[in-house]
Amino acid sequence: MRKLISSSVALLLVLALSSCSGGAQKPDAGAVGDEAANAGTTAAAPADTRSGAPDTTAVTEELSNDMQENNGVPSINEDFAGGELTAVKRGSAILSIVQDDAAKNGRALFIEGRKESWNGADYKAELFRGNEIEVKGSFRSANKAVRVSVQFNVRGNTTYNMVFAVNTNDSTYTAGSGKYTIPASAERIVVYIESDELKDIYCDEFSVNVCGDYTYYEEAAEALFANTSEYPSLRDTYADLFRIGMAVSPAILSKPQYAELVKAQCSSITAENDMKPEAILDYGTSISDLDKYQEAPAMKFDHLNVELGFARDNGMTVRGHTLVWHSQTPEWLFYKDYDRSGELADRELMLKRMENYIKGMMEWTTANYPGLISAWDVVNEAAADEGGMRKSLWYQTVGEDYIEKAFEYARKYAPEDAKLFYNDYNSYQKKKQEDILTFLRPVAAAGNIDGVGMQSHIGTYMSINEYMLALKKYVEELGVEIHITELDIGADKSDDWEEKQGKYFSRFMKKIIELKNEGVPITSLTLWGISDSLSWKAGDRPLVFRDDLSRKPAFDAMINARAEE
Ligand code: 9MR
Repeated sequence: MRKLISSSVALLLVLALSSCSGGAQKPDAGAVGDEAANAGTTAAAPADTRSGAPDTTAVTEELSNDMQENNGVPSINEDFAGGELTAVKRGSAILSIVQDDAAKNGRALFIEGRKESWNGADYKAELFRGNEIEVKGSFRSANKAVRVSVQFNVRGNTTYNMVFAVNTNDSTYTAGSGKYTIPASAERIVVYIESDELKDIYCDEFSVNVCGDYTYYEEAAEALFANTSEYPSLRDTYADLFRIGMAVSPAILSKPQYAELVKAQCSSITAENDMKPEAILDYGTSISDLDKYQEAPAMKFDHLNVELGFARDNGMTVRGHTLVWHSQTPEWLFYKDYDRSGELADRELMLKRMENYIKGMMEWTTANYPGLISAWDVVNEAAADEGGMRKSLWYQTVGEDYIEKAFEYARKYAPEDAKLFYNDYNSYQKKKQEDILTFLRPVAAAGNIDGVGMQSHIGTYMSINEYMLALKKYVEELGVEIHITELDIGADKSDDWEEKQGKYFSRFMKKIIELKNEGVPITSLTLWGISDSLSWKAGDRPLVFRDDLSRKPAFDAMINARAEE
């Protein structure tokens, strides 16, 4: 039965078809067995008389490209006998149909010129969206194996999934097959042929057919999300210990599934990018009137209303991230007249700009969202990876005391209820910690710092003991509180990576809880994002929710760590 799914309306359309059938036009149903018996059996379907119903034939034709039509059910059935090339080259591969005595019909698809393992042949497969497909292929190659996979995008992320692989030899053809269900939310769907090795590949027969009833999805369905409403809440679980936060963006908050999860799980948020200088500073206005803006660069704030409004309306606080940083700060800020072809601004001018920038941020947020920003990352990542202070443009223009100055200004303009933080990554590492302590001691002596943010972009390789010792050392040496500001824990590549990562989260959280219960002032813990593929380190799958917001063992570990205190 063919069904049409369009804007969540399903219409019955054309015909009944049995499992993974090759369809009426298939010249040789051959290996399909039982399926061949029903192929081509048609049943009249009611005409679609609904006004506004899409012209499915047109859509089907437009998308089908190389697909044959089987009374509206797409299918790819290649024996290459006709000599017509319908596959599309993948990467640098070169495709042609060649004479090949070893092939059943004396012709084969020849894939040569492969420079990388993913180079090969693509078959566009958009029309198979939401259906289970069976893919069959027969290959010969001097490569040890040939693989057939499906590629598609869901929520903007590309996924690659193997359907089957065959061990190949160069003289005779080896057949293989596999089934795969393509999500209804998939877009840009391609079935492709590749191999780890770079030698040529011959393909004799190749087919993609629908298993069971065919459903036509005119467009990718809204990606399905897990129901998160019954999840235990991190925010509640940790309410008596510290705030729980997540890094968010306006795009995330505009999707109800994410927004609901953040509301349920968090008592704090951090704008992942929107409060950074590059998002705030306004170049056009700054250069439009240098008399006015030379010492006080123009700033724009309207975009902050999404994230700050969300936090306010949902009883959360915000970590203000970040004021003085070498990165995501436009270079023009450091030049006289904001002209990058001219000279760097001098210390005096840069101190004025720094003071005015900090003042501007504090004044706007206090006036519009009083009491909302609980903490400011006043200076971010000032320690160099190679040791000492990072030789950033702040360092070059102002000099070594730029950190002290930043905290001095922040203290001057921050409301009483906002705490001032220094924030850095790898800050648990011994040498880096020494450097950080060296430049923060004078800030602490001046009474201008309240906390150290340990970003904590870590992996399951990190020594939790070393981390905890470093954490305590900041407290002891500087008399500050601690925020874990950007937690994500990269997983390894093993088969049971989720479980291992969960166990690591468990050990990490239990130690944090233990320290807190000993009186170490850990007052906030923020996860740097929500679900794995939205993370800046997506490849390491470092967060506590999967893509569909189902909970990973890491999430349960965070919840359960409290029960096991
Ligand atoms: O997660 C942020 C990512 O979206 C940005 O592209 C990136 C640009 O530098 O910044 C990421 O956030 C960083 C944070 O602001 C400071 N610590 C390191 C974070 C990860 O790079």
